[in-house]
Amino acid sequence: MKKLYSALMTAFNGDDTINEQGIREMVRYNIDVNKIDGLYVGGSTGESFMLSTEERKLVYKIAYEETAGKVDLIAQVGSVNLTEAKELAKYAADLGYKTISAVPPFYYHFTFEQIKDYYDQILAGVDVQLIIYSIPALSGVSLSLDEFGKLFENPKIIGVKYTNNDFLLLQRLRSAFPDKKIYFGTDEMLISALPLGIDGAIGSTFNLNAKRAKAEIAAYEAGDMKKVFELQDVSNKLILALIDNDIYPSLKLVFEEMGVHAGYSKAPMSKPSAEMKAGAKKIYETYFK
Ligand code: NGF
Repeated sequence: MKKLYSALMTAFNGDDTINEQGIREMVRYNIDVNKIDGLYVGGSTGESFMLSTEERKLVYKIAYEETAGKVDLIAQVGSVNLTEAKELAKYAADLGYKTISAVPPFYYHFTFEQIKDYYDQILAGVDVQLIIYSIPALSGVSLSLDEFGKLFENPKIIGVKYTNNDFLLLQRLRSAFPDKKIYFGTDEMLISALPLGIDGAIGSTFNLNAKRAKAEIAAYEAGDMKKVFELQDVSNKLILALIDNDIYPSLKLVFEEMGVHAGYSKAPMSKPSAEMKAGAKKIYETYFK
C-alpha cells in the first residue's frame, strides 16, 4: 500500500517566533482528519532552513510528542552546516525518531565525494535509517543514477524523497533499486509518478488535500484511471491556486479558515495581505466547503 505523508508546516507568531500550539493543531488535524500515514518534519514546507538549531529541535519535539507514536515520523536534518546536521540527527534519534532525511549540502557546489562523506558522517553512530532528500530545483544539487547507487551502498540509506520532475531518472531509479523506498514530492504530478512504482508521496498540499490524494491513490490501485485523472485535475486547480496566492502562507490561511490555527510564515516569507486572505478564503470555499 502506498503511503501518504504531509510535509509538516511550522506555525509562527506575528513576531516570527515559533507558535507551538499552531504546530500541535496541524499535527492533530493530519492525524485525526487527514488520517495521514506520516509526517515529514523539518523540510522545505517547515521553512526549516530559516530556523535556528534550537528551533529545529523544538519542532521535532512537538511533532514527536503530539503524534505519540500514532503515525510515522521522518525528521529532515539536512543543513549546509554538517555539525548542525549531525547534532540534529542525534537529537532526533534520541527523541525516538526511527527515520531521518537530509537534503544534500548545498550552496558551495560540493563534489560527490564530499556529499557522500556528509551522509556517512550524519549516520555514523546514530541508530536511524535515512531517506535522501532530493530537491534539485531548490538545493541546486542533482544526483545521477550512479551517484544514488553509491549513496544506497550505505545500508542505513533506505530510499529517497524525490521532489524532481525528471521522470526518466525516476523510472531508472525504480528499476535499478527495487528494494529502496521512493517517495514522490511534486504533488501536482502524482498522477505521473504512480505508474512508475513509487512507494508513496510526501508533500505540502496533503496538509489540506490528503483525502483527495488518498482517493487518487486508491483509484489508481483499483485500476480506475478515469477517476485518477479527475481527482488530479481538481487537485491541480487547487495547487495552482495556492501557488498563485503564495503557497506556504496560503496553506496556513486555508488552515485558519478550517479552524486550525496555523499561524504565519517566517520573514522573509510574506505576512498575508488582504488580497492573499481573500484568495485563501476563495480557495477554501471552492475546494473544501
Ligand atoms: O515545497 C516544495 C518545493 N515542494 C513540496 C514538497 O516536495 C516539499 C511540494 O509538496 C516537502 O515535502 C518538504 O520538504 O517540506 C510542493 O509544495 C507542491 O508540490 C506544490 O508545488 O518544491
